[in-house]
Amino acid sequence: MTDPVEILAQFATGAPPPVHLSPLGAGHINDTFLVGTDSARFILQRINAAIFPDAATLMDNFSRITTHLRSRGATTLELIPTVEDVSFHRDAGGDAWRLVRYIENTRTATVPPTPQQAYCAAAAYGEFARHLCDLPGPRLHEVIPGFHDTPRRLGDFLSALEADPQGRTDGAREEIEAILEHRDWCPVIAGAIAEGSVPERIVHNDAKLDNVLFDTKTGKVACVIDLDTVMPGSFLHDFGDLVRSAAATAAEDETDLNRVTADQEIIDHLTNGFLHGCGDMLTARERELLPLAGKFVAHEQAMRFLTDYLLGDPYYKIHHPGHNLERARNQLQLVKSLAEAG
Ligand code: GN1
Ligand code: MG
Repeated sequence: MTDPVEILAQFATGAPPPVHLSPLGAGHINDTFLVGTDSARFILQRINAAIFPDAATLMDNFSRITTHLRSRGATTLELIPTVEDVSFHRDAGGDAWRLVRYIENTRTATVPPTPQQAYCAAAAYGEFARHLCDLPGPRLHEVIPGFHDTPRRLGDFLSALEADPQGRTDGAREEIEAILEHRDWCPVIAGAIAEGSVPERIVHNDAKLDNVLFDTKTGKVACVIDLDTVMPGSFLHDFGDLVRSAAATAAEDETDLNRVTADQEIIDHLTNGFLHGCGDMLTARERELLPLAGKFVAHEQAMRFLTDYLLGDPYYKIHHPGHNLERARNQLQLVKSLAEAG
């Protein structure tokens, strides 16, 4: 990888070195660094080309989304252009990099969140989609086609199972059975989208709790971040991702499964916050499916982690062998807890 300090010089920061640099965050996809000069701080990211091969279309979405959000009075990420006045820099090795201004005096919610944080995060995602509902055309690029197309995710899982290229299925029998037990959930949201009772909307598509920044002083939401997957999708997937990330009593890769349950009080706050944020946009069918979205999306996520494990971990960054299997187990435990609740 090219030295991130060298990359920083390609951006029109208006701030002179010296530069302090440290890796940041727990993202599964991109490489992220906090870079500070003496006068300003920025977030520098190397975009993972295996997952986002077309950086130009990704950044085109990014620019349109942030420009529109700003025109609506929302705080959003501020892209710093390169010295050549384009939205990203491609290094000699072909990697794409982008720079945004660091939003000072912010932090993510506590884990687990307070009920108030849950309400506010959900309201922020609802409002985010409401702000984007009149984004001027054309349709945003589908940067990862079929991203929340759960039947397609099931197809990928079944193919991985069949091929078993790493000989890992024997060690994951229980998890495989747990996925298959709920395979009839996979077409529910996709079917409602296909028949039109659940409309296509511009949504975040990775609506996890830690993609919301809170103001450290006021405790209010400052900004929704991680805009890579903002594209056409469904409210239900955003709400489901919120439930699986905010209402879980432990982190996504907690291995002590006794600690992993779904907190109903938090789910209630998420629901109220989301309904408030969306205003009157939800259709009757969206409202009907909202209480099921958490378990559907946690199941989809378990399927994605397990598929990656079976294929030899080509997609998600792992920190030790078996990490994706542990993540899948964790999400399946959450599915169980959510299913018991209804
Ligand atoms: C990935 O960017 P990051 O690491 O928050 C993934 C999401 C998954 C998530 C699992 C582009 O998100 O869809 O829900 O990991 N993003 C992509 O926590 O695949
Ligand atoms: Mg993401």
